[in-house]
Amino acid sequence: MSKQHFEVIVVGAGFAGLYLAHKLTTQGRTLRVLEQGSDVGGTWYWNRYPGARCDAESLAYSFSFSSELEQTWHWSERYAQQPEILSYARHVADQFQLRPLIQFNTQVTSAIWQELPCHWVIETALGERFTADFCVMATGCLSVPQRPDIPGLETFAGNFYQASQWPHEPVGFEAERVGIIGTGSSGIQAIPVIAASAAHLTVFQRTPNFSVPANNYELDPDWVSEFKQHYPAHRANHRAGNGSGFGDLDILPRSGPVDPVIFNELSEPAATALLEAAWQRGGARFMAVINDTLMNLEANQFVQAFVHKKIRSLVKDPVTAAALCPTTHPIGTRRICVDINYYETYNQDHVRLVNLRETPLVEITPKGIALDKEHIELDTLVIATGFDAMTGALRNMNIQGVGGLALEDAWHAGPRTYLGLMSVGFPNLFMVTGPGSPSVLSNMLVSIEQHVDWIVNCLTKMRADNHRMIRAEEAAQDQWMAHVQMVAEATLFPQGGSWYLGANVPGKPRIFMPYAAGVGAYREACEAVVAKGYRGFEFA
Ligand code: N01
Repeated sequence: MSKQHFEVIVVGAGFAGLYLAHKLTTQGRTLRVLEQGSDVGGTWYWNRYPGARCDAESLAYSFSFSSELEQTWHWSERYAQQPEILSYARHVADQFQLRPLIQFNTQVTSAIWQELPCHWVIETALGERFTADFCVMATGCLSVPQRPDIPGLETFAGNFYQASQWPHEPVGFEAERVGIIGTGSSGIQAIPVIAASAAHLTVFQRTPNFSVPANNYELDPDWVSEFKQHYPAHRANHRAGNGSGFGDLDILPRSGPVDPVIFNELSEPAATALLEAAWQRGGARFMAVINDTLMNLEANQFVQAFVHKKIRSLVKDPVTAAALCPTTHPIGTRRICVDINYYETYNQDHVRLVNLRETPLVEITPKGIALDKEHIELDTLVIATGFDAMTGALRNMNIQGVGGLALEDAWHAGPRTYLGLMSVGFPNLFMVTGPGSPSVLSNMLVSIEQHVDWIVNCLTKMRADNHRMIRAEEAAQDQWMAHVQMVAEATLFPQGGSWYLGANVPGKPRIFMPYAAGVGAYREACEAVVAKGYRGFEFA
């Protein structure tokens, strides 16, 4: 068993791992990035299902750390498709000469803390062993696919694909009878694209989700160069405020700031007009035009009714339209979906929606799917059934901290962190966009950059002060977790029954995992901790 020592081991070569590698190298650290896939990109390496694209605008969902990078990279569409985002990740890796720092095809199987000599021992599936002063988990929040516990799933004899583990080779659906299970963001993106080539598509829906139109288009080069002239101001706007890291400016030609409006201050026609304008502009910002949609049930119900009406106007068959109208959760408490022709797809004769709430799925058979009163034959089955989000990758990795404490055990009642950056009992181990930080409720690039900057600055301080160990204090963690829960409870999020709460994974503790107060407030909290001498962290 070979053994190599680095100052920092980074796990994961998605956007977080790439920025860490760049930043740590510029600080003269020795490091190795261990990546399970055969290339960089993380989420965008694995999720290559038909129709995969980002539901955040390209000009915002991109790195800000290099002015040259943001000025020279060309985004072609308002919402970039997966291949373009993957090319961007590859470009970053090449441009900043990060590839020599990354070891691909390497799955980490354990990370074990040794008090003396104060380092992490990291082992891989290939039997390699590394030691590192610090370990940074850049393992992503949606990186462990959740396979549903449906009887007979393994017996299906046709073509079988999981959205988040899509083959690298081209997949065609011509002349095939395709079935898809899952109508979250992934399913809603894949369904119109699969329908475009399949002979027949059956969508098996258990819970409908709210979706808003993307209004995607090719970016106008003149407008982009104008936008890029003000990039620093846009980025500053994204980082500030109590929103999700997209600022208060619509990233659209000729549009100005979006003023926050409270529902009770609006007349009904004014609220409808605001929603209509946002629907036409497209995108997830639809959720932000009435400022308290996620705080005030009355406001939320008004927005729900608006979307229900839209669905009924877009879908011709009233029974299908009714089945597509979500009624079990407030809008936005499950991640809002952003689609291209999703609802319109159901108007095609070869597309059928099966409402599993009315006709339950009994089992998957070698030839298709058995409902209680019908067997639907399929050539191809696609599942887009989500992820063991936020904690899956960390809990599966056999991380052991002080005295052999397993992270799995420390988090048996739900994840516990201080600022989403560290967890008590796991010294010198940082998380990027961990539970307890804005993470999946935010523009991930904004949150990744903030966390990486914070971590690297912390390591710089430790070097200057001749400290070898940092750990989170229990009281600080307790206080932070209480605050995270208090903020969540002030919103409608707990009513969502979503993966934010772990509700999609049987047996997973139900606790609202991300921090819902917005990226600006969170950044201020992190900066205040630093300003007060890293309050809540202990150095040795
Ligand atoms: O997963 P999901 P996803 N029988 O968990 C259904 C991000 N993302 O991969 O709600 C039948 O949202 C399940 O039904 P139900 C984004 O943050 C971003 O789509 O459990 N159905 C649900 O419909 C997103 O929120 C982008 O009743 C079953 C679906 O599977 C997150 O990833 C693109 C079932 C899972 O939906 C996850 O999205 C894609 C069963 N046994 C993803 N088990 C963009 O940026 C599960 N389901 C655009």
